[in-house]
Amino acid sequence: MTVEANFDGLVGPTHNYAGLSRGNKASINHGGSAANPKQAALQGLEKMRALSQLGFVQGILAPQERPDVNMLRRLGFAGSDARVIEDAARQMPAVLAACSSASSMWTANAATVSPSADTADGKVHFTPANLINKFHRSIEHDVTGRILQATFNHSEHFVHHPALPSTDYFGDEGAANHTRFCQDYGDQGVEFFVYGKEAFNPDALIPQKYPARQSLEASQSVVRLHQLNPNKVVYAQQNPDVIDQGVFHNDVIAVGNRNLLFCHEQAFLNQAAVYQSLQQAYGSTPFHIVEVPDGKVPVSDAVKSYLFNSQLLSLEDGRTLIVVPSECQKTPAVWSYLQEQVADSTSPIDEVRVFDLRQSMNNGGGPACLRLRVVLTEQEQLATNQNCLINDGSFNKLSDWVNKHYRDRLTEQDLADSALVNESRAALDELTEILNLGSVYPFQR
Ligand code: SUG
Repeated sequence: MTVEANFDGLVGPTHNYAGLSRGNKASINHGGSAANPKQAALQGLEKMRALSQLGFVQGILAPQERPDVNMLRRLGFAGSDARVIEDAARQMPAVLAACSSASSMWTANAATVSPSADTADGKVHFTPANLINKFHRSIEHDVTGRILQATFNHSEHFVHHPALPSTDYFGDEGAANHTRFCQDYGDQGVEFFVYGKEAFNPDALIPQKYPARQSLEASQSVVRLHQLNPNKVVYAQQNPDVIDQGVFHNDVIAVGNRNLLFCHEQAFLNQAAVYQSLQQAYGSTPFHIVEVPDGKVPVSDAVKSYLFNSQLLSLEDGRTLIVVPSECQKTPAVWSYLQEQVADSTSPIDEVRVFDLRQSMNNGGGPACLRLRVVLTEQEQLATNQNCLINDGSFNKLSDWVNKHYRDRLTEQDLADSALVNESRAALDELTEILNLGSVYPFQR
């Protein structure tokens, strides 16, 4: 049995709101407010536990070492770690905040993953995303690559590529702009890459207000690296107008699972042609598109509620479950739309489950941002680091670990507290044992 496993990011001990992501409205609106790292991590774990209890294979990806003292040293801060942090707090508080972000929790941006059924060499391919558009995220990919290697550590089954060149021309945001369609997970699928700009085409349309983070050229490079069949790949440009309304990743306006694409009617440029290409690449078996009209759910409501940043999951009986954040329940147009879908027996969405992910949502990270999908055959599942798979036992262990190490309040001012780096390292040292990761962090080398 080949399954689609979800590997969620464990929220790190320095989770905070620093307003770092221009173009991401939640991040900007919550900049400067106090965060609760403990609650953030527990909310994430609760979603993992619930999905594992429903029978889904649920994995976990470790957080990063933050603050990133090595990066601060590269920027000229020197002396003891405490000195580096104190000086950075005084001279460049915004840079210290960037180097302290727990943003690796959004593992939809960790990498692009292609299952073995799609690749010419029959292995699972991983390319960590360079996340070059935001400084605080551009410092993730090296350790992300190490964590992925420690989690999928078997060269017979898994291929790990380095991130694409660190330049905006090859801006890559990983699985947040990548969707795979298939009949059964083990079948060859259609890989759908959504980009925001053509970096080498000066005449192409781009958003006017906010940055387009993903380039077409980055997506094309991933397709080559992953040895995908070009007939089974579809590219689409994200509608630049919706990027300007706060849709900074495709997974804020569209989500797919198996033979279903669920998206807003304004998600893509030339949307009808995109649908046609998908249908054609998919083949003759039925492919479903649930397109939400702006009249029912305006883009602003989609951005506020994160309706499309949901997880579409195939239940054992064949029905489809949609996992949404509680903000959907609080947005009347969205909630009534979801109720309609569930009541309508012809709709491919059958059941809704709501999760409180407020801590992550306040930074623009919903259920889909928190997970990296990895399709695994039975053998590949066995070759995966078993300590990184969630069951009730590991859930309890990880909750205890969070309760032991995490603070329940963190403000931007607290980032100047040099005790945080030691707290964080002590926590990660213990976590590497729990998850059997070896030495993935700079402080362990
Ligand atoms: O890259 N927010 C993240 C949210 C990522 C959401 N991921 C997906 N849509 N897949 C980002 O904008 C905010 C951090 C801060 O402001 O403190 C942040 O990085």
